[in-house]
Amino acid sequence: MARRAWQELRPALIRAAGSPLALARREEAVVQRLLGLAQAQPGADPERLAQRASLLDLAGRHAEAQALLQGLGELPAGLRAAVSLLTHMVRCHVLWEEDRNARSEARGGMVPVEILSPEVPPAELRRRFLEPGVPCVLRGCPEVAPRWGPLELKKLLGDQQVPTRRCEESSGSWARLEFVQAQKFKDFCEAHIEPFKDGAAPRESPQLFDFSIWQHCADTLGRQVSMPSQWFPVDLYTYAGARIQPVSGSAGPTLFLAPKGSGSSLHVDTLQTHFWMAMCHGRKRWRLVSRDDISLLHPMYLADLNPVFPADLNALEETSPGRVKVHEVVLEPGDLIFVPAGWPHQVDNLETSVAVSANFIDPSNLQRALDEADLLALVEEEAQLLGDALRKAEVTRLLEEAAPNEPLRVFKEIQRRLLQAVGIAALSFGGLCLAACWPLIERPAEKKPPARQPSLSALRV
Ligand SMILES: O=C(O)CCC(=O)C(=O)O
Repeated sequence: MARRAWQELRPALIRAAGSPLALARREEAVVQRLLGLAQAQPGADPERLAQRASLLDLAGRHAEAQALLQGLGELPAGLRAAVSLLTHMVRCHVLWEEDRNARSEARGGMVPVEILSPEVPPAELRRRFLEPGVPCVLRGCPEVAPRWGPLELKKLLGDQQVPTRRCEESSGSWARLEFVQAQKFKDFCEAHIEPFKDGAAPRESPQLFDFSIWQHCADTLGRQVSMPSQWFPVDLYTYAGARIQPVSGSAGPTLFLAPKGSGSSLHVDTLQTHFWMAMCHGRKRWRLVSRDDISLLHPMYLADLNPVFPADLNALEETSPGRVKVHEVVLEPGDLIFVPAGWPHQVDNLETSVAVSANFIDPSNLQRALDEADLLALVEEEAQLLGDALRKAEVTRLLEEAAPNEPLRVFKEIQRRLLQAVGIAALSFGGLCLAACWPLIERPAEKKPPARQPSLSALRV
């Protein structure tokens, strides 16, 4: 019910009005169409009024939309849920507009992202970066993945089918990325990577973006990947993802292979997750904007809580130079970047580049993730399942420190057995039973890391 009400209240109206990018850019013709549609909503029944509010919001008349929504009164359950999500979006738009208006002067410019030694104590990393939400780079890290170049990957993945995506200027999708096609990895390399060893490919060239190592090549690449859990020891996103996708498991970590000259456009990672990326090969220029400055990028919520930006950082630098503070770093092989939840970012591949990455949730972004999941859960079942799984992890105290530096297989096996253990605990054997399960949660013998005791606290109920 709520899902259908939402479709009528937002995605259907967006489709009727124009392309997502034209909407985010508030193109004149689209605004006129939206206002025309808003006027044409006959009658004063709550559904029509809510649709009118949605159209006004899309046309940039956020305060009017907010006032309409405030006067709606009693609503049937499905519509009430959809209107709650819309009310949240409109409120964000109003607040962002107020924030922009309050900041009259340009306070921007470029600031370097802090680069740290991998010797930094994890507690310091947590205190200075994860908890406050500040990006950083660990330079010269012990390997998360081998220094794979395109040729090594071609040997390992050869005939594997991979989906390719490209960053299109005219796209209104997340990061302006559009699916191109599925093809054999070696064909992708020969057509889109190897010809650009020296010169740059067009920005819109196909790339392999966010390809799940765990779901698609656990037995090849996966065997050589370790999770950087000495710095990011808790990953509730993987845990929750595995709960709701028990067969495939969660996607992370994922692989990126992109030709020099390509890139991904401005975006925010979904569900307020943190993100890390380890560079294997080549160089990438990362630019990030603080979540506290997001209003300056004129974000717009359309059909979900992934903001669409009317312009990328290059365009903004041309139209309003120095207005936005941009945090910048060039990543090299051996670098590991931490991107805090909610920070918009944009990436250019300065050379053919290979990287491995994952999104994660730990205590420092759990509440943000839960808040977002709860809002989406008003209209989407999957978000509700994810929120429930995150909450279970919270109540079972899986938030406590996990063990450091797990090989991928071990890490996933632990997640799987934690699920089983939590499932048993939920059948009310309680804490005693969970403690009794602990001996089951051993690392597979051949992968056992040397001389490291698992942390019992990770399983405390
Ligand atoms: O390497 C890239 O193009 C960007 C990756 C990224 O930002 C992401 O997956 O969120």
